[in-house]
Amino acid sequence: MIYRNTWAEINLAAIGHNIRQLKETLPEGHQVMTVVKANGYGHGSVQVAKAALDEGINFLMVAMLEEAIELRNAGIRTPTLVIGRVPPIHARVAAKHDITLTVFDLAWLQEISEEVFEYPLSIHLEFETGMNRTGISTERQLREIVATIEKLDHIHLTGAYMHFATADEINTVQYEQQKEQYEMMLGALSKLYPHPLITHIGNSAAGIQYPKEMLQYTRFGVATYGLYPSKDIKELDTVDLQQAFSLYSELIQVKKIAAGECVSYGATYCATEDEWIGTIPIGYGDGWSRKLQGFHVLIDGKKMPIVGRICMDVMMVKLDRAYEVGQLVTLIGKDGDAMIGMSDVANHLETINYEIPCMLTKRIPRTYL
Ligand code: PMH
Repeated sequence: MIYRNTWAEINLAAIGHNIRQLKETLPEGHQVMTVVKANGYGHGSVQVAKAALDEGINFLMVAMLEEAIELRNAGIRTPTLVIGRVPPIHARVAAKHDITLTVFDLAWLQEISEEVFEYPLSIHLEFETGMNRTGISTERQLREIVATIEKLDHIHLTGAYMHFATADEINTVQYEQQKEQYEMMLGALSKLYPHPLITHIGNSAAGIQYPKEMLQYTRFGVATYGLYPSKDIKELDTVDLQQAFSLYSELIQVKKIAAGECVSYGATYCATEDEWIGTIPIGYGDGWSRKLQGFHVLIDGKKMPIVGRICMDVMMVKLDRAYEVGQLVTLIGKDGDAMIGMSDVANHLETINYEIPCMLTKRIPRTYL
């Protein structure tokens, strides 16, 4: 049951549209892996995964075993890759749920060898090519890892991948260097282990910028949600993405304050003339950062500034006139011809659009169109 009058609305048709747009740029036969980690970038992983499956995607990616199990518990049996390092003692849980794990160190495999598995475990190797986050760095490490895998009957090597650090910029030398390093490592792997493997290198930025260079799968995250990975990628103008996430609330009180009266904690905003103030039930306890003081919302298609400190549960805006209690407020999304994009909020907070839907807590109910 939803009792509060602040809610996010996720447009699943937009998710479908975005996946179709992305697929169109990829060459025939190339596949989409939909990234639904961090609760589908705050949109709801199960709902997004189902919408993506309706578009014919056939691989899902998450960061943690918990996130993959959540998909399985919702009845989603699609191959699912976990990119994070799952502690070896829990690998058998992944095997039981037919969840693919990432391996990038020998020690992990050595620990696994002590474990008893009821079901085989599928793994993808991650190559370190320049991100310097996780991955196998050298051919020597790769040789040891493959030799160990071959001794473990219950471990099936099914894929190899890497992650770009700079694909959201135009013409980066690093993109080329990382790709070259991956090809070198993949060449070495195919000699050591001459079996078919699922290969994937690209995120949204790489998939949009270099669609012909992606291998079997592209791991599309942010673009699935209708958000561009960067201004540069948006300006390429090759895909038309629709933002799926909107955030709405309603005025819960409207009052007139007199010149000299102040608003909220610290009295940081004081009226210079008589003005209308509206109260909106969202605050930093919902992940709506205090740093959004000075940003705006949309009411009746017009921008209304957020005034005074944002409280834990509510905040105040300056209105251009009196509105009724219950008046719709758009915090993210479209209102008439006006729009607050995820990137507008991100720019105000000096962060990236990715962070905004992730930072809105589960206190804000997600509803689906
Ligand atoms: N593949 C890997 C390994 C990732 O870590 C991510 C996103 C993606 C694909 C999808 O990227 P996209 O959303 O740009 O398409 N990972 C992160 C991250 O760790 N911080 O921001 C995005």
